[in-house]
Amino acid sequence: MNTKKIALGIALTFILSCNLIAQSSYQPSEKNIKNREWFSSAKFGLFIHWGVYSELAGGGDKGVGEWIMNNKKIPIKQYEKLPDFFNPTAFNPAEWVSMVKKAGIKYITITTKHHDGFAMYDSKISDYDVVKKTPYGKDIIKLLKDECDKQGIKLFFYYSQLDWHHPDYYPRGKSGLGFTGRPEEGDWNKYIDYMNTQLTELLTNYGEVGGIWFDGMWDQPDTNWRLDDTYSLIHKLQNGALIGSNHHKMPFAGEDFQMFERDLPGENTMGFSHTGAISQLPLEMCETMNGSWGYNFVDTEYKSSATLIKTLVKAAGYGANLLLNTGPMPNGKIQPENVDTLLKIGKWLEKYGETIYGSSKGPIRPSNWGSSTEKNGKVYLHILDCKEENLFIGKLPKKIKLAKFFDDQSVVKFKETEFGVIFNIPNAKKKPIDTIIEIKM
Ligand code: FHN
Repeated sequence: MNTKKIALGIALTFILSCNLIAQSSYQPSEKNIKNREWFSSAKFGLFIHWGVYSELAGGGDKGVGEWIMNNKKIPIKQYEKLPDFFNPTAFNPAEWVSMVKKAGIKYITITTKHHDGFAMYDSKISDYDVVKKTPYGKDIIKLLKDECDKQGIKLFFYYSQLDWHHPDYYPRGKSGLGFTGRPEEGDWNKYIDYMNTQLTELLTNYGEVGGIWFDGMWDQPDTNWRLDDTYSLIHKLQNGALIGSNHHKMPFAGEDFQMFERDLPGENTMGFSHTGAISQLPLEMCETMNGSWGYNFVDTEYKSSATLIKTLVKAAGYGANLLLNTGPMPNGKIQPENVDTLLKIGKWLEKYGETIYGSSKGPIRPSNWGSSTEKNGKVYLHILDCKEENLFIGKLPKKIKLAKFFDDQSVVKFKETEFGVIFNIPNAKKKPIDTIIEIKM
């Protein structure tokens, strides 16, 4: 090895180790901590998966939306024709955001670029975006952000690190293989630089954002993603922005919240959360309304509003937010079935939101019968499933002073034993979705 190479090696090792030090010593700014608190109290967000893939509407296969390029093996050359037909003239951001507010939703997370690599905003470093490639020609993200600012809704940006379109996303990971038509070569570092430039655009041209929601690292978990460069760049550009990454692992240094895909924290029914571990960071679970993220017109297995309210309540019992997804249609409208469900959830929240928003996880861990939340010295038991008239829950940390049904404020009978508490819940007092007991201790 010549001296030049040795010097380069030393320099690289130094840069890398500096990065590692910087990552592990990440200190969130005051603003970031405040935003984390806000985030934890928000409890309900809307996830939006929208891109040119919505035109293909899943191609007749349930569960497929934004993955259609990969699943149907559509080469880049063909997929690149989709933007020519993307013209969502019925997109009305004011209508979206008003609906969101009515539904009791506190923030939106929208796909700025999904795995297909197509940017839904005006990117300067790439031509592959909604402004330059579609007849619509307008910056969707800007239109939505302006409206969110107007109506006081925080906007988070989903950004896919995985990219089936960019030639330098090489070496390849587990998806986007064999069909794209990209040459089997590329410069990984160039790709990361490209990604960081796009993130810089997103964090400088749209005002203050809630944060960045990363996805796709699971495509190649052992690659050097230069996370430190990316995370420190984001926190430098907007020190209040929260970073979360859907890598399905415990959060890495530099991240501000932990997310769980289609599972409550600590559960792994979907096989995504490889670690059952829950961190001390703010938590969020995301869920679909049918079985697809992007618009899918044959996937009509919609979860009912009751089911989704129960999910929201259980998530809150873990101290986690629910980020509930909708895949808008190619004309720019949100599916009416989804609007209907969201507004029903909003109606429920109008009445019971006091026990959810701003709460932290309660003293009793969620289980089959329901969950508990806590706020301003009160514990709320959310009874979601109880066939009997007596419900036994575990031990509470203190003695109960008073227990009342939240709905009519009538007193609840209970018995404290050395093993836990038994509540008497007459059938006549039960509510179809959630019977809430308010406890003062
Ligand atoms: O592959 C994506 C998928 O399309 C979707 O965006 C979800 C949302 O959590 N995340 C990925 C799978 O883990």
